[in-house]
Amino acid sequence: MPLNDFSIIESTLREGEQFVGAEFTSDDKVEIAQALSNFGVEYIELTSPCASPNSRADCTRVASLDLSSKILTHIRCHMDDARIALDTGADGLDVVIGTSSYLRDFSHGKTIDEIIDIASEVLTYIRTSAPPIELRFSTEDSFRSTNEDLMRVYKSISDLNVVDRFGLADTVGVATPFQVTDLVRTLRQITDADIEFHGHNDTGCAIANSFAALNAGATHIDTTVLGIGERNGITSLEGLIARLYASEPSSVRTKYRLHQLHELNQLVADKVEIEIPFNHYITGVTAFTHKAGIHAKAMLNNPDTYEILDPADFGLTRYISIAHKLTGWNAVQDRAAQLGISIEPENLQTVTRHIKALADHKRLTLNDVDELLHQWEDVVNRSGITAVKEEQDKETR
Ligand code: HCA
Ligand code: CU
Repeated sequence: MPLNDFSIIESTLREGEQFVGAEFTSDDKVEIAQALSNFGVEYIELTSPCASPNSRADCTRVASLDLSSKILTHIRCHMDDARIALDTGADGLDVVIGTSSYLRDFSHGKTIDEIIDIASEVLTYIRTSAPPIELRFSTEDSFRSTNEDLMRVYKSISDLNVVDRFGLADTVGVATPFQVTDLVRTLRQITDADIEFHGHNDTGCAIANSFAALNAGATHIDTTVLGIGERNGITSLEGLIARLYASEPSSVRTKYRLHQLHELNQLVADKVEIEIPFNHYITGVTAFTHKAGIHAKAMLNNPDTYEILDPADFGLTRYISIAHKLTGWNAVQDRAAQLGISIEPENLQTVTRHIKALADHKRLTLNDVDELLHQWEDVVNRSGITAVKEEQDKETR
């Protein structure tokens, strides 16, 4: 897969605004858009200008900012929406209409033929009114639409030659990577246009589905910071970056300012009043924390043994946890060295056994271990190994 050819459509300011905790002010949107642009995402997608008066004003404001990222706005497939969106000055319009029987029967009530008619009218109007605009057409709930319906819609629109990009949306997070691969390949057979994938994460497949889409020929992936969106959200920016970095680190390092990722996460987490989840990709607090003694020993010899992502590339540091019963003497030795304490390996093994025995009885902190190391250093310096052993016997008794 030529990784340089893909683009991120960052939708924190559109899909992310559909997260229940998101209430971005106009200034928030400017701050987030600037941070996303500085990070290096190729596109920033904003809520429809038809959603509310402020949404419209904010869309125009962000579009006028002169950011490096292109600004897109997202609209329903309606002539009125198209007219308003064209006035915002956005670089591109993302047009969407539902094609599954759920959305046809319970949302907009249109048949496939009516969908083709209205989409043809709206997309042709946009292209004629704004020849240079980047125009995308997508089907909502693509993965619960029939292949026949979908391809009939895409083929009709493709024949108009007015669209730059087609989107596939896993609106309810039902798709598997195999289904995504199949559908992207099928769409690729009827169009040379770019292909975008938008995947919800209800069943935990959003990142894998996005990666499968790219491998099958998609060119654009939708993300949000921390994955925020409707329900439990979509492909997170961090998860996609981690996945792509694991395959092709040099491209990802070149395309994005990875050192800014943590700060960007914190900015959005603060705005929507959540914590960064402890196990989040790259920026979660335990993402680079190692615990078991066996892991710690190998990590100290060569971090690649248990890390496919280098925390230094993200301006982060790894942490080896030693205050527990699974600890090992190599990690304890490393901690002693950090504290400037020199203890012979044989004595360190004794100290380590001591830590394990204590941890069997109570939860230890790093401070506890540090104190022990200081105490043992004193004891060793005073009277050698015999005193150390006596000391250990006393403490674990
Ligand atoms: C939504 C719509 C959407 C649109 C995706 C797209 C989806 O739920 O509001 O335009 O590609 O998930 O289908 O976000
Ligand atoms: Cu969505």
